[in-house]
Amino acid sequence: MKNALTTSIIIFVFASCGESVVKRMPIDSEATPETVALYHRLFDLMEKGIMLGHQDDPLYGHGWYGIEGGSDVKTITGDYPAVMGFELGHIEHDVPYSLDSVYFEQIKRHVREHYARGGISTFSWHADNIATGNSTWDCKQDTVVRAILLGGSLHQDYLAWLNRLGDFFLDLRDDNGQLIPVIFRMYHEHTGDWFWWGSKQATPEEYKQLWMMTSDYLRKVKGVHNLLYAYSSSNTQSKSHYLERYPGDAYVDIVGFDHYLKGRTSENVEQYKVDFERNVQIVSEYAAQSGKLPIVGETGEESIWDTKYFTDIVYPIISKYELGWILFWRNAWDKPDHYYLPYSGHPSELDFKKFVDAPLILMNHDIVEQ
Ligand code: BMA
Repeated sequence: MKNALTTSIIIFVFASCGESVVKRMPIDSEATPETVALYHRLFDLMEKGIMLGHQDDPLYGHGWYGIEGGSDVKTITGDYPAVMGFELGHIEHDVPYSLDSVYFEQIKRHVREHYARGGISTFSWHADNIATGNSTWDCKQDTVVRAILLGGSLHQDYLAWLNRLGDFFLDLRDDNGQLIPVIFRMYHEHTGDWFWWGSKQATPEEYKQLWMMTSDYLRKVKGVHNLLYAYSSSNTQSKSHYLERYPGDAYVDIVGFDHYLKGRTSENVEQYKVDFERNVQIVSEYAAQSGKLPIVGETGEESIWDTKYFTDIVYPIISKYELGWILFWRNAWDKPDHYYLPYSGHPSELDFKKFVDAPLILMNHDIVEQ
């Protein structure tokens, strides 16, 4: 903890026009200048509003896949989301496409294109269970994380996975060959118990070690310096619950949570509002205390049953807080009910458009210097 505190107070103070501006620094002391600039920009943008994020936005959407220029968000609103989420599951196997059937080369291209138009990209990684060879959701054992840590039987094998992950990040380059800075929201929803790194699958100490080992390996061994690290729990009950598995301020740049509206009753809606706001409050307060950037890592309502979901449920809550972005989950191309933002013609289209039109919500063009 002591180390964490020492690092977190390494901030830069710039004096300009008699006014001093505190600039937070990423945890990676060797972060590329572009990564440092991205971190500063995120704080600056937070003063302007909350960026809209959408998972896999340009890759596919409801009923379509791989159409050039396609985006369910752009079709409805005329603009891309400011933040795009991308998924790296199966990068660990050295195969050409992800668990969601997306070619990693296409992801790289879209990150490059989004960067070129001033957008920001964030990554999740639903890595398979290395002990069983099954999916990320195979969480029957409580020994996987232990086996991956230093001294564990799968440590070397896992480092091979991290090499492939690191190589992907090192291949994110703009047209001039410069590394593109991105966010890595790793080992997410760990306070839940549905991934092999979850709360019933690993002790708090094991989870923290996994986080630190991954970040240390990527930075110090692989030389990956174009990442900001985002910590994103699932629904938590309190600050102490949120921080129980927190690896420390020296290892995290961005703090967030993931939580979805599930079930279609008014009780479900009310419960979601309460839980969602409590978690927004927890991350906002902790961000203010630690100098980190608060976000909503993932949210949404599958199929958007509530046609006022955006303006009546989400907006009234997020508009009371400072948040970097709010990311809505993917619109699957191959599962007709699995979508979290409306597509053209959906009953929630107008509600979403109204949400996006609020000055507080920032789209791609809103975050680019005019
Ligand atoms: C989940 C679902 C899955 C998907 C996974 C990784 O929440 O959307 O269909 O494979 O995320 O993107």
